[in-house]
Parts: sequence; structure tokens; C-alpha cells
Amino acid sequence: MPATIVAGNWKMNTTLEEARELAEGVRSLADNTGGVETILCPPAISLSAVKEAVSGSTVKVGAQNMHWEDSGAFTGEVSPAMLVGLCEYVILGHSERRQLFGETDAQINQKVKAAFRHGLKPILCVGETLEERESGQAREIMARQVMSGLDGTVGLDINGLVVAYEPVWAIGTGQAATPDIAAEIMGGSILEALHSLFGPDADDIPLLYGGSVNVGNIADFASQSCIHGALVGGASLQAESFMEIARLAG
Ligand code: G2H
Repeated sequence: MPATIVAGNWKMNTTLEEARELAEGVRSLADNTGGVETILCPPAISLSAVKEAVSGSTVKVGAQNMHWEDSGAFTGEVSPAMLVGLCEYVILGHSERRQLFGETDAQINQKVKAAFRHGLKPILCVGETLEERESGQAREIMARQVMSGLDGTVGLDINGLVVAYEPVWAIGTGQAATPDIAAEIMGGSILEALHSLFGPDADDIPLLYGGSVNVGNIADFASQSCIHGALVGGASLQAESFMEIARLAG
């Protein structure tokens, strides 16, 4: 049975001081979430402060993105080697990276492999657009994003891999998918793709739902047997709501 995980994706929000305060707020509530693993993913520039703020607690830290090379002439980028020691997880292939910054399946795959090389745990995000859903391609595209994101990882130690299903039409819109829609894709094409790659080990990979998760809808998602937690954006920017989501996910 996979771990239950609730990760907060702060996106491009919080100054250094705000990040520290938010992380301290989360830390102060960390005893109330039962066995649910909580992960904070602040902007890269605040990783160090957040790591310090949650140190000694059960709260984990993740990055929102990274390059796949260890170093080099890649202005503005953060490398996996730089993240080692600062965080345990890294979100890869978020739809905002795919859509706004043109990340391709091939680049995301490079990043996933780089994460494994460095002992970072990838949270691989996949999700279809509204157009893709309406044209009946959601299942096929979800299988493709999983297969290509994880291409070449069979045989590696994939311990720590997390897959997040975030339908693009549900992100930041206040229009979450229904638990049934999410479960159909997650327990269907995503899990099938993972099985075809990893066999029975796929059953240990936590599958998170993301897209307008809040205190009011998390319990319905978490009640689905194929949903093991959530990747939370807007509602993770307040310690109380984030930790209440974590509590309700358990
Ligand atoms: C989806 C999600 C977090 P929100 O991007 O990854 O954001 O909860 O604001 O829809």
C-alpha cells in the first residue's frame, strides 16, 4: 500500500520571509496529520530557509523544477546536484512547465532520470488539456505522458517515485475534477502504464490528484482507493488549510 502524501506546490508565491513564516506555521501543525507525509515545495530561492524551518519535524521539502545537467551554461537554471541536501523531492513536468515554458516529454524524461541519479524523489506530473479530454484522448495521452516521462527507468531504483494526475482544466480554476473522473484515469490508464513498466512494484507508487484541491473536496478524492493524496496549489499557501487537507487525506 503506497504512503499517503500531501504536497504543497507554492508556485511563484512567497518572498523569503513569507516562505519562512509559512513553513514555520506548517511545522507548528505537523503533529495533527496522523501518518500523512507532508511536503512543502517553495520557490527554489527559499528551499534553504524552508528546510531550516521544518528541520527536526516530519515535514519534507521539495523543489518545483530542475534542469537535468549537473552544471553548465544554463543561465537561470537549478541543477539536481544543487538540490541534493536541500530537498528530498522534486516536482517534474508540472503542466505550467509544459504549457508556459514549452517543456517536452523528452526533457521531462531527462529530468526524471537525473533525479533518480541523484537520489531525489520525482513527483512526475501528468495531465490532459480540456481540448484533449473533449476529443476523447485523455486516457491515451495520460498513458503516453507516463510512459515517456519514465522511459529508461525500468531497472533503476524507483523508490520514492510519485505520480501526480493534474488535469490542466482543473488547475487553479476552482473547477476540480470529480473523484470519479480522477479515479477513472488514475486507476485506469496511469496505473496500467505503471504496471506495464514496473510490474507489481507499480502498486507501491503513490498516485496524487492535483487541481483545485481544498478542504472541502479532499476527503472525496482520498476515499478513492487509487488516490493516495494530493498535490495542492492555492490551498497550500495557508498553513491551516494545507494541514487540514493533509489531516483529511489520511
Ligand atoms: C495544480 C495545483 C498544484 P491548484 O497546479 O500543483 O494547483 O491547487 O491551485 O489548482
